[in-house]
Amino acid sequence: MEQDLHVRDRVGVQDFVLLENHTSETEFIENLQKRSKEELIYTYIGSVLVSVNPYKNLPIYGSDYVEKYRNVNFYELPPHVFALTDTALRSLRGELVNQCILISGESGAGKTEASKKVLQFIAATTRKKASLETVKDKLLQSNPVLEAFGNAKTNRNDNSSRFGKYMDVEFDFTGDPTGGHIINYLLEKSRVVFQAKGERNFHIFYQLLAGADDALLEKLSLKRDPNQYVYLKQGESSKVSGVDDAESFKIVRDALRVMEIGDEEQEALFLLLSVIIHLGNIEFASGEGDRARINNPVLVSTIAKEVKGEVDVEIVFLFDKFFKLLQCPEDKLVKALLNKTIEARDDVVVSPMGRDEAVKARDALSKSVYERMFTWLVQRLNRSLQSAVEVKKKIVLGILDIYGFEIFQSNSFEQLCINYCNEKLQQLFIELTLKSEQDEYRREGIAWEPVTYFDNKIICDLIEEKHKGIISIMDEECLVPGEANDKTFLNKMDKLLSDHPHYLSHAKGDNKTKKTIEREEFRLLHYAGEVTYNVKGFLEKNNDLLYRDLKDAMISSSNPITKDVFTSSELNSKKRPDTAASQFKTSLARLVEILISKEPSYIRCIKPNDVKKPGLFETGIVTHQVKYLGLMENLRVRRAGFAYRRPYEGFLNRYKSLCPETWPHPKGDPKSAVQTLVNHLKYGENDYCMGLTKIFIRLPKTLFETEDAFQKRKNVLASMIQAKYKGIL
Ligand code: AOV
Ligand code: MG
Repeated sequence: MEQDLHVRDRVGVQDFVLLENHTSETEFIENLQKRSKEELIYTYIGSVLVSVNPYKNLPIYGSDYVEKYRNVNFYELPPHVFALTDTALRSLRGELVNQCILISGESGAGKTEASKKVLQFIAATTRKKASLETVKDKLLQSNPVLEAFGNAKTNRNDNSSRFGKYMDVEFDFTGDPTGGHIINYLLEKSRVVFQAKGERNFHIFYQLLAGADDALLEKLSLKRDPNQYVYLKQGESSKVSGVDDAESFKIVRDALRVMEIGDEEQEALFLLLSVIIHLGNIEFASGEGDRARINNPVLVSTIAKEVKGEVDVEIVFLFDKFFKLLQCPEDKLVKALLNKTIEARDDVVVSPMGRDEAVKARDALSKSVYERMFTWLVQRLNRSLQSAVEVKKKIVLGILDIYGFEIFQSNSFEQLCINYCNEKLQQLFIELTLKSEQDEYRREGIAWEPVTYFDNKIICDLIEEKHKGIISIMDEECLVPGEANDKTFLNKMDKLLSDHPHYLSHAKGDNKTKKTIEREEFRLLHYAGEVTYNVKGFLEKNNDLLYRDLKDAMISSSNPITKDVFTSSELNSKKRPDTAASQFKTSLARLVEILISKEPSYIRCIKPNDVKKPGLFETGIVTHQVKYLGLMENLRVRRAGFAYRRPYEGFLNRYKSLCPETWPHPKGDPKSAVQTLVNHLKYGENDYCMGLTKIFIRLPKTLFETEDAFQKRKNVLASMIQAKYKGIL
């Protein structure tokens, strides 16, 4: 293989540090555009990989490419996700240092696809050995399972991750993969009960209806058509073009088997899915004294049997099948769907719920069952991924694939969490890239020149700071019984945060009409843009309450999964569980700790248009992402002082022919030979710096002149050789 620097690719520059004017955003975008037009979707900023979604399959991930990129130095081939993975793997094996690959970018930019390529490369390049094949198979097959249960069609992405995922691939000291571990972050469970127009519920629901055989459907009392079910049809978009749900169902079942989840447990999973689907179809109406009652005409008319006690007779049949599915005593659940028990001091009060409250309680149950089932699934995958053999010293390569920054028409609690998560990761990115840059300068013995950059810590603080931040304010409101609501929460924020430069209150009066605008919104200036959040539902989602009656009913179900995930200790516990936002905050803090202890590599994904079209590069959309991903700042940091760096050997190998004293055989050690070479090339004193192992070049111009001279020399040599041959012939 040609040991080539490829400083200038076929098109544009393959590393942004080589742009003539590194502060020009226009030049930056032009370079991206030129390259993606030629389907060169990858470009570096130093060691950071920038990837532009091609929206079509490119022939660059086959085994030929795996072979080409394996064990080759980073800069010797055009940029590629395989090159980045290979470098991380070699550092892991060679230096036994834990690695992590952080993938970021907005929804639909290609994060999940990139994470799959990373895994593919790992599986393909590690040792081929029977015992390892099972491990690799499991690592790969965990993906279709999690995607079926955790991904959904959104208006941004047909296969959008609705949970965050961090996966460690574990290796022993010889570099063999021995297992793995997955951590999941905040699943967007509200999707179980509601989908916006054009969106779907989680894939698995549609896969089950399309792919289950008749016998299974019959057992689950389900019809094949998703449009029969409220929870599945609200987005009015139950088909995704180019996706075969039935086929996917087969793939998921096979994958579940690989993950050691056998037919019996699979059935328990499907039973729970069907319970959720049926729950969604229960209708409530206002009955006597505003008490909720079940109002499904077809079902109510078929009264099957009478249950003693406070339970409404009419509703019993509806639950007949349903109970069988859930394997839970019927009266318990019926009661729990219509009543709530509240413990106040020593008193226990059972009170009937109104219609709206009953709907909410039902939805809370559906969401909770799904969320717990998802967590159960991740635990089972982890059990299966656990190393069979005890490995003394594990080294890991972590892959982080999380939901991207989101701005929708209407943004709610989920978007705040997702965007907060992206703020945290951006902060980590800034800190770590700066740090690694400083470290390299220190290692190489070169003076560090400080760079100014936007630090988004201020926004993270605004959200998470103790006592003062949005989460604290929200949690406090959640603690005030009875009196607090979304509006009081908003008022409190407006009062406490209105001076904050990144918080915009909407409560201010309209200048023209002098009236206060009654908008239940607040706006945050995120690093990635302004997002207006509607406070409706914030407190409820943060409280994440499931009435104890429903919990109790679930505890008595004999479904093996509910048995695992609803336990009576939860009922007996007097401790108030942390709010959803607080739990998320804690898990993010832990994630940051995990990441910070590893050597990071970055993939920054960009989507070139909003319509998922190949070949369409919309400058406006890309510019926005380049801005908020902080790529220009990243470039500035990388170029602080020196644009380009290269180990002495590599530099010498390429350019030694330009100096008679280094050609063909350089004398002395590489560093002094490079010194001789650059003296000969008349590099100015300020143009470069000699580090411990690398030469640092200040401006691309210097390198380009050298490269041009090299190309000329190469041509001269080639024509001399040609002439010589001609002479011989
Ligand atoms: P995301 O993970 O970044 O969004 P995906 O990785 O799911 O985005 O990519 C979205 C879609 O773009 C995929 O389903 C593919 O059709 C296409 N795509 C992405 N990368 C490539 C590639 N390298 N080659 C070919 N097609 C690609 V989200 O999870 O929504 O934030 O939450
Ligand atoms: Mg994704």
